[in-house]
Amino acid sequence: MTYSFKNAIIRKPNKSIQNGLSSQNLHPQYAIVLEEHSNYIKVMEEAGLKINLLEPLEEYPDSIFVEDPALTYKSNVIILNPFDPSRNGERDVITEEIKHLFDNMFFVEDGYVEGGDILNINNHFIIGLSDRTNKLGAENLSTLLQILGATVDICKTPDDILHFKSECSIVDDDTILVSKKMALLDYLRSNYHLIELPEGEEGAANSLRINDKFLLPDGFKRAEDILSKKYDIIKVKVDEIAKVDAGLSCMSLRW
Ligand code: CIR
Repeated sequence: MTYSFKNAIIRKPNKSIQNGLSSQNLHPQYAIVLEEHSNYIKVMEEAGLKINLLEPLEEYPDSIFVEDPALTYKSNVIILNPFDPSRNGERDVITEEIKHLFDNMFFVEDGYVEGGDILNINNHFIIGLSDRTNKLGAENLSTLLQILGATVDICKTPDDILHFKSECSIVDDDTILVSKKMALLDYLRSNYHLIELPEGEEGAANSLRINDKFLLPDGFKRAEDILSKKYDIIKVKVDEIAKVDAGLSCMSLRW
């Protein structure tokens, strides 16, 4: 199943997170990030995951968002190629830190692709082209995934959404939670059952289904009403981390 996981990689927060990339020019406070992050770890453990905790990296302000420089698939890991120069060096560091956890390691060397633009549903991957993920990167990743037995479609992340997964996430094996903008994508509409969130609740679309739990960003009342009917919800506060355009999925690699 798409959402059954045993392990996660999470990186401890760095003080330089206050200088992370932010579309709104906001600066999160380290102390609050630390609180949100330690709660995140607790919740991931509650959801049944064994956590592999990496040390903070002060030289890379956005490095707690470990989802972007790597992608896990079964017992494989693919090291990706983040576009932003301030993030690209994370790939070499994480390569050394996590290689012992996987049977095989592969690399996307040419073109850019960030994990936030990759949605995995069963053995299928959707890669969204964005300001961070280009065609060459997406095609090279696609070739690797197909060698590993997966199928892939390359799609487009809507304009002014940072990453494909910033506004969508897996709910079930055939169901994706989406913002209104994501719901307009023909590709998603014609291939999946979509749960569409109301306007103003885009932030709730970056959720995390893990085993029998559904981790939902705190503060989205209507999303909570919709999802709590069917799922065992845990609300997780990510307001401070959201200042640097990040949410629940970005802070871990799961497999
Ligand atoms: C960045 O702009 O790269 C970070 N401030 C946020 C990364 C969020 N990552 C994700 O959605 N996978």
